[in-house]
Amino acid sequence: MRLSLVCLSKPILHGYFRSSCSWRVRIAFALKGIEFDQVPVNLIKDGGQQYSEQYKTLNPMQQVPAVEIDGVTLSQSLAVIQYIDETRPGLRLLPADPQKRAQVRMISDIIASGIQPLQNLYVIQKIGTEKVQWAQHFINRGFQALEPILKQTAGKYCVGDEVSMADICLVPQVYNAERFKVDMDQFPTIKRLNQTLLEIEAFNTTHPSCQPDTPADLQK
Ligand SMILES: N[C@@H](CCC(=O)N[C@@H](CS)C(=O)NCC(=O)O)C(=O)O
Repeated sequence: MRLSLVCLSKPILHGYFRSSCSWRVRIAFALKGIEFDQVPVNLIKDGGQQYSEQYKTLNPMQQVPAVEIDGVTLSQSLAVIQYIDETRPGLRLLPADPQKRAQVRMISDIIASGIQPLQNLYVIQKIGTEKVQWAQHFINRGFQALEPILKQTAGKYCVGDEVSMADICLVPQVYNAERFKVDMDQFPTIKRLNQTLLEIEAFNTTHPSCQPDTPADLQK
């Protein structure tokens, strides 16, 4: 009885409109057609609500996202995305073919381990006045690796012609790159994929500009 009630309740995403990792999870839910509730965690207000004792019980890493789903609380966006993929029907977020699946994980890891953590808010705040140059440097470095890889793996999307977790990671990272004024003309494949993906409903309806916690001046 308890299990069925738990499974019937909507997942709750604790996130922030502008967080690229929260956006990854929003896209995954949208691609699978899963309704979810959002609880905003403002990363700036009150010195950062992610540092509150209450939030720390949800995610001891004091980062968003944290997701309450099926009676468990999960953090780490890629773990959440893979859990959703493994437990929900619909479009596959990781391909069945082992080589393609490895390529999807490779691209996702380059972004989730090799780029985003180096330009994360916590890191940037430690850098001080050089923060924009720092973020640009690490996004450029990661994109310089990603561009030739994507040239090999991409069809319409990052890996072949099926949308996958790699695309879910790419679009929010390009959003961050644009915020830090990285020159995207250096990366024609990334730019082309980003433009194509943003036309998909699951990507554009979950965009940071139209979330429940998006401030009025940033809404589109
Ligand atoms: N590997 C984690 C990274 C989570 C993360 O870095 N979240 C950022 C927002 S995208 C955050 O909460 N930053 C808050 C801070 O740096 O204090 C994931 O994929 O979920």
